[in-house]
Amino acid sequence: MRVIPVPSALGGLYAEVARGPEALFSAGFLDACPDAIREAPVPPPAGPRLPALGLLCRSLARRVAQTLISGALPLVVGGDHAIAAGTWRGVGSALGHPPGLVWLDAHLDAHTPESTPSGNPHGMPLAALLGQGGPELAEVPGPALDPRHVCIVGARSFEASELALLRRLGVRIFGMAEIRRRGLGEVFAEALAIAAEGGREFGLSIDLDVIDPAEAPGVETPARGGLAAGELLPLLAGLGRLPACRAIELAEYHPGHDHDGRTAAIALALVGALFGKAAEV
Ligand SMILES: [Mn+2]
Repeated sequence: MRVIPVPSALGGLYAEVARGPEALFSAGFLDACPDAIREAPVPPPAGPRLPALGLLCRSLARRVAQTLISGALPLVVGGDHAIAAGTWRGVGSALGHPPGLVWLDAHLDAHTPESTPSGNPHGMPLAALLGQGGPELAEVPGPALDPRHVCIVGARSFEASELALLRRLGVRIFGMAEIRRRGLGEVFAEALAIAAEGGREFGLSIDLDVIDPAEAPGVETPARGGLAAGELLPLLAGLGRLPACRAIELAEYHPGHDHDGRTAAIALALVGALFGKAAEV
């Protein structure tokens, strides 16, 4: 497994999010995943934000594709979540078709440059991966995702335009209300079945803000009413070792908001669980 650091804050508000990979490494991230090999970072280029982000996503997509073609599993560590617009195009390029994807997030990340109230591109990567939005993010080389095999788990903070777009495309959204009604175990199993239907290769994109901010305050855009780390960890156990799992992404760690390191500890526990180490927080 190859850890690909992407020290980028181009998609969000806080420059400090670019320190996320280094801060996680200092907290012991690489020791949490057995067999991890740390690669050179994919650095964000200078220049106006959206074009720079477009270039970054193209570089990241190439790196991810090369990693998969070499036979290794990419674990992409952000940085803000806008980098997902590169990661999953790269996975699709290497496979020759789009992977299924489970998107764990408090938000829908399905804005376009036309619909966004904040203007921040970290609210756009899922729309871009589905081919929606401007050319910088939505036209990164590689296949667009197939919305029938994409689902979001943990959503609770979003705009109506995002919901309308994803519903029109047919993306399944498992919001917190449904999770509380049915239980995360049942919902997560259904999400995996959608992403991996018929033996399809799949991946996980984990925005740390899916965890409730009482437990994981060290994120860029906290939203109350999220998952407990303790309910998610057992469901991730060993997923990263499944042959059909072709990439994992972890994003939005904000070291400056993580005053006592508790969010980093959860990030380490998440990757530890994914790669088969005992899940503990
Ligand atoms: Mn996100």
